[in-house]
Amino acid sequence: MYTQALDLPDGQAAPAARAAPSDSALQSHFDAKMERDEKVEPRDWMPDHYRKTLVRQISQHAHSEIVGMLPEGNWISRAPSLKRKAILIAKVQDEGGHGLYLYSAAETLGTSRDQMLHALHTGKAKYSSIFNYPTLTWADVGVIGWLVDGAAIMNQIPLCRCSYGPYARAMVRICKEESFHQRQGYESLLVMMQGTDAQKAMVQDAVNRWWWKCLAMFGPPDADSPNSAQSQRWGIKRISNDDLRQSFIDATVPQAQVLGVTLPDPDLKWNEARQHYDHGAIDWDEFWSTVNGNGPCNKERLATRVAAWEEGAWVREAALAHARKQQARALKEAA
Ligand code: BYC
Repeated sequence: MYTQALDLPDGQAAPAARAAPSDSALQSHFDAKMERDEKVEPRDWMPDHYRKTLVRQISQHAHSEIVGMLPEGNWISRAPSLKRKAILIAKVQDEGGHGLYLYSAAETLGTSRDQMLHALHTGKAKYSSIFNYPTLTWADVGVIGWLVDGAAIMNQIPLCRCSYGPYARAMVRICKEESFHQRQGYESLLVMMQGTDAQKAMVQDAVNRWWWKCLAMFGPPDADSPNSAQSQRWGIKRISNDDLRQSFIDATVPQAQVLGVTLPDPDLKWNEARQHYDHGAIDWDEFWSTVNGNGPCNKERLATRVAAWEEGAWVREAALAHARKQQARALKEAA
């Protein structure tokens, strides 16, 4: 059900894709561009597999942004102050904007937004595992900012150098906003950690529940990552899943110390020889079970997105009717 099969339907490939992939001149031109580390733009010829890989990754990324609005959106009406509510509304709205930039970037590859959303709504498309866990307390909102957005930035900064131009450019703006998201989360936790014992315990509990899920967010270990090698050869992924995960751990441990929380891993230790933190084993069975639709909130998340799509039908119809009216008026005036 959750296989990511976003094949371009027959006959609907973008003009640039019509050249036969077997055309060695086009392929050589593309390979030379990769060699020079130049950007590929929408109208450039590209191999089908490169196009499909990008549609897969960018659409999953877009879905993650809009599904990612849900766990935090859940707390907008219960934020503890007007200031926190305003920040949270702005953050959730940013995530919606990120989804729009990313759907637009994917559309330049010849796949429509309707096709991508259909894949999401029918359970064919993946989105980040992390959003299938519940936000039980207000501290979860801070921890999502600190750890989930922190992991996202670590993964997304290298994507600003992705070989596909529209994706790379979208990521520049997204990363700037993610940086604000991460800081607001950390700041809200710093405030809570200066509060009562109950508040401190709430933060620690949220950290305990999110830490391992955030490490899994980077994707399977390199040895079990079927897409990594080719994506790295194409300059889509610049840094491997394991290396990003390690950088995230190394950056986060000192932040946890400043905050005064414990990361729930007894094996987390500085390794002088490696100049990195060693860490305990990630539960990959739990990760795959969640990716395959069986996490605690998968069904709820999907049902919420489908309901939003259905309840928004009248808005799409009204916008189309308005556009048709405008067009008819313009034609009449031009006649
Ligand atoms: N969850 O070969 P691999 C955000 C899948 S949103 C689910 O390593 P790849 C935010 C993977 O798709 C952050 N599935 O794949 C928003 C593949 O399956 P398919 C989202 C996962 O593509 C709101 C299979 O496992 N970020 O920051 O080379 C509020 C094998 O993996 C996951 C992005 O989307 C996962 N965690 O590498 C707050 C970043 N991990 O497709 C924050 C863009 C792996 O073959 N994406 N899978 O069926 C990427 O960088 C890469 O696609 C990944 C995976 C590193 C995620």
